[in-house]
Amino acid sequence: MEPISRGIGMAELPDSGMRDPAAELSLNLSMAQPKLFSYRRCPYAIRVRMALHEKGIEFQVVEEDLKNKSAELLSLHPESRVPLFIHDDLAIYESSVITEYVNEAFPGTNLMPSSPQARAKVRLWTVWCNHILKPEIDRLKYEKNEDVIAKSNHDVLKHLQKLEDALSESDYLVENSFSLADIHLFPFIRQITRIKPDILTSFSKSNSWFERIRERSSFKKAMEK
Ligand SMILES: N[C@@H](CCC(=O)N[C@@H](CS)C(=O)NCC(=O)O)C(=O)O
Repeated sequence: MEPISRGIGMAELPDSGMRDPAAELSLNLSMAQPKLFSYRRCPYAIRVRMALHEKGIEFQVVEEDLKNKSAELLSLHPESRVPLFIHDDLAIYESSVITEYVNEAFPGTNLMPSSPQARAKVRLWTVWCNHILKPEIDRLKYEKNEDVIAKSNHDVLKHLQKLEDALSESDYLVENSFSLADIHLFPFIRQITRIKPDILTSFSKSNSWFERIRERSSFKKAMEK
């Protein structure tokens, strides 16, 4: 195998010859059970913890201090972010890449639908969450300009209406079956409810969806570790 390669999304370990320190580090990590570098409140890390619990996978958690990151995180993630998942000889990052990997690499409940069309819908929800919803949440949290805040207060209702429409005739986002789409969105909808505690009261379907997922043992366990 090639020496560890940083910046392409995955790091493979060498089995002979010259070794760099990052690869040595990763080699040691690979001996153990899967390991997740995480941060308790990070919605991206919550996605991964939920997916791992849904699959019933035993894993080790390294709780990162994001102001004083571990040597492993600094060496194995090109942007030194959480979540970072170590399994066998791979260091994988980007939450939705990790959750899809976990779903495919381990037995247990399938968290992706069977048809390519439905899988595309799951990924479209994820893209929408990452690129539309998340920046809106950041504006709600951090924006100081009153005009921008007013627009954001309006737009977040529009976004929740999209969720409400999708849930109008089903309990889950894609094909009426719990999937990575629900896992990827849930921690971010949770963030909105923490900023605006009553916001889901006017979105009854979304509210039921939210409560349904909050009751799942995968979320409860994700909050434990
Ligand atoms: N696109 C990444 C985002 C991960 C991310 O932004 N994580 C934050 C915590 S929620 C982080 O590690 N921040 C530390 C930093 O940027 O230095 C993913 O989906 O995993």
